Amino acid sequence: MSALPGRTQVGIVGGGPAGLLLAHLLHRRGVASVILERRSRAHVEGRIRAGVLEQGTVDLLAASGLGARMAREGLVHGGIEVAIDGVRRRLDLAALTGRRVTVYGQTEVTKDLVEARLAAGGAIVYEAEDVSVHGFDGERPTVRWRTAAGEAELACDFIAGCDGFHGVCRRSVPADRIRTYERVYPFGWLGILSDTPPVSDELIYASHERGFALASMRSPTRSRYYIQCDLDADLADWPDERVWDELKLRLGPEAAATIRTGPSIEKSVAPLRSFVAEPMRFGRLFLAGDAAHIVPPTGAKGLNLAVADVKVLSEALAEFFATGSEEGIDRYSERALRRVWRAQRFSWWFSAQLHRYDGADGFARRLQLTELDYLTGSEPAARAFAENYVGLPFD
Ligand code: RFL
Ligand code: PHB
Repeated sequence: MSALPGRTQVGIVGGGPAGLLLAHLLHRRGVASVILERRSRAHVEGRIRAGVLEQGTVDLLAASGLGARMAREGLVHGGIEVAIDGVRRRLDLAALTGRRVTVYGQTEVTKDLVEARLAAGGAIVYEAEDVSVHGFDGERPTVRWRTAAGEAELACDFIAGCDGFHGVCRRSVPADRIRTYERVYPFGWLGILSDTPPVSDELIYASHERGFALASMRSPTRSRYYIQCDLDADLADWPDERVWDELKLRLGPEAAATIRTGPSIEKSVAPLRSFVAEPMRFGRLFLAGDAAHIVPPTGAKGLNLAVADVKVLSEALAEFFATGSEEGIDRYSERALRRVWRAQRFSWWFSAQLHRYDGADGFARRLQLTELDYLTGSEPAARAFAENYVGLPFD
């Protein structure tokens, strides 16, 4: 703590993927930053979340020196499967778009980023309590926090709010300057991680009358599965046996015959939400990643959007410090939001087709089945889907 400067160019609130990558990209352009993170390093590195990286995300990480372990351990996928009432059909992403996705867990991306940050001598303050942001309408904003060592304050040129959906930065903006858009979904995802080989080489997204299911993975020996569940689902009601039985039903007979079951090593329920806060800049405070927007995980877009935000933001800030030009920072919000809304549209659409909505009638289910049949049977429909799934190009 004693080595911490009293001022820096960019004060970054939140040490998740958005904050860590922003610090890394800024460092590579000679811009100094300090990261304030509420939780411990072990907690941040242990959170099981995203699994799928768009090709643009992979390329960006590799181009900024973060690609070595990802190239060795990441699983490159050229397609996904969609199981419609148990019948599996493949979407050939590579043939449709020339692009692929990579399965490499958010935990691994986070560990690589923390390692790079520490190797570069960069500051991360973990367990920073009661972080608050001040004066972002003026030229000299400050971040304050508390640690076991006492109160601390950091003077900054800019503040980046990378503190996730429940963070403090978005909540610090006066209500009359921010507009939010939101959909909450009447169900959640129950996820399990298990040290069993994945049921298939590629991900399987399943639409079934009992509800959605997803077969994903982290490595050739570690599987990640999700099933749609009630929002108030109690994990005590979901012993592993019940989760596996439900997965077998929803993924269909072919997967049920080959799926390898075993004890779960993590089990949790996550709610689904679509959320956007506009704009993403307030004077000298910028929001990035989940602090500004949330997508339901169906489209695998959340982490990728966070990466896209900080790419644009790091370029804009570096340009400002190098030349004094405010053009990039002035355009940040508009550029980021354009991509955000495209990902919102895609994630909402895919979620709407795959989940079971209580109270939906036969007509609604027929429409879902027809959408999925069209998606997997028409090349133009599949191509439009695939270009979104692998990630639209950065503009
Ligand atoms: P994070 O990861 O939430 O990090 C924010 C950090 O800020 C800290 N923080 C604070 N620090 C200081 N002061 C405060 N007051 C603070 N308040 C919070 C937090 O401790 C945390 O460390 O946001 P970030 O960096 O924007 O990254 C976003 C991603 O984490 C998120 O979008 C993805 O995990 C979403 N997501 C997926 N995204 C994908 O791209 N592909 C996927 O396959 C995918 N699958 C998923 C997902 C999210 C899921 N859950 C659990 C919501 C699957 C699931 C189940
Ligand atoms: C995951 O592996 O955690 C995962 C994969 C694809 C998704 C969501 C989550 O759409």
